[in-house]
Amino acid sequence: MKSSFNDTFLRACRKEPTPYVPVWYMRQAGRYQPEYRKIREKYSFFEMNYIPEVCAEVTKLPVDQLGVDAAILFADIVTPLKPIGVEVEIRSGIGPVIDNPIRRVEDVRRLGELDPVSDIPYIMDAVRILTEQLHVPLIGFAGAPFTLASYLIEGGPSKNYHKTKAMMYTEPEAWALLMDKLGDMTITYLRAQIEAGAKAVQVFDSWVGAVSEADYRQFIFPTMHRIFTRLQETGVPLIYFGVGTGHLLRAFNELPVDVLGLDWRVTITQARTEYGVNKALQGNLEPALLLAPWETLERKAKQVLDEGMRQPGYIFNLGHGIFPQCSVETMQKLTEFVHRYTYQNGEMVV
Ligand code: 1CP
Repeated sequence: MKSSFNDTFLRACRKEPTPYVPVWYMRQAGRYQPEYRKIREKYSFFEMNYIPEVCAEVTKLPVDQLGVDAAILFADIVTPLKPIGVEVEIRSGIGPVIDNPIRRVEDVRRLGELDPVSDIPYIMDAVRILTEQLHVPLIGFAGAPFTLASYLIEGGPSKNYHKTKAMMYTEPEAWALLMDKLGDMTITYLRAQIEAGAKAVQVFDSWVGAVSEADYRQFIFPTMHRIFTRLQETGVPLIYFGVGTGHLLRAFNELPVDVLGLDWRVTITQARTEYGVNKALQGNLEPALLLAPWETLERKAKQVLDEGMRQPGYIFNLGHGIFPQCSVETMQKLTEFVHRYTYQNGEMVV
């Protein structure tokens, strides 16, 4: 590891004291960056994935440009679905689209098993290149089974997840098999990223907030418990994130993870007190504030930081991803502010 390696983010994940609050952003590489848009003109999304040097370059863009304390691998949650037999495309301005969605148990049976070494060697190469070159930790990631299932079953982005829930309620055999298979894939994929050098992993369950706590516990929790139990063996910090998941935080807190990512609907204090979360926390500035006047953004960021810093184990982030209308300048200013506001003469503030 490089002598100047910045491990602040990893220390915060483990609830160790840090000299300042570490920060990174979900979707920190993307269309809001002119450099990204330029590279994207030349390649389709998956082509960017397939060429390890391009994937590494895009992953490093926000690290160099914003000064964040962690990098996140440039890929997508649907990246490992292609090799297991899903015809998925990423359409500009829409997201993942699947023309032959999964509807019955036979469709689920047809899904293959992921072999990272032979199926996605380019991702493993990108992780290795990045591990070699970065002076901050690389976060590996995967989509969680429910969120992946929502794309597989709906055929694309959805508002209400009715088809996904319908399978959950009416085809218990298909649902259980799908959760098992996607659970296995997630374990295999993340273990491979960790072996190649990822220093932490985040599991994105972006859309799981759509289910009730009872349904989460019955249909989803056992798979998530199995995934995190297996990943714990690797010793790297495990992060779990979903949008609109206040009502699920009690259940999340029972999972063997190190860090929970919060969106903006629940405050950090509420998560710790009302919902009894005792994990490290990551979040949770409302992303729409990135379009507000700087004074408003700074005031709200301060509030989030003041709450977060009350206990060790806090990582600043947005409540969800950066979006294309955001500006690089604002992201730079925000990052600089988080570091300056929380750094106090080199003393451990959290
Ligand atoms: O810096 C980074 O974070 C880039 C790596 C990254 C990650 C972690 C991308 C690149 N996607 C993701 C995760 C991801 N993909 C999630 C979980 C995080 C979240 O909730 O935002 C989800 C739900 C997806 C699915 C997806 N892929 C969407 C959302 C669609 C919907 O349902 O609303 C979209 C728009 C994509 C495409 C995509 N993925 C990543 C980028 C940069 C893009 C845009 C591609 C382009 O240039 O057209």
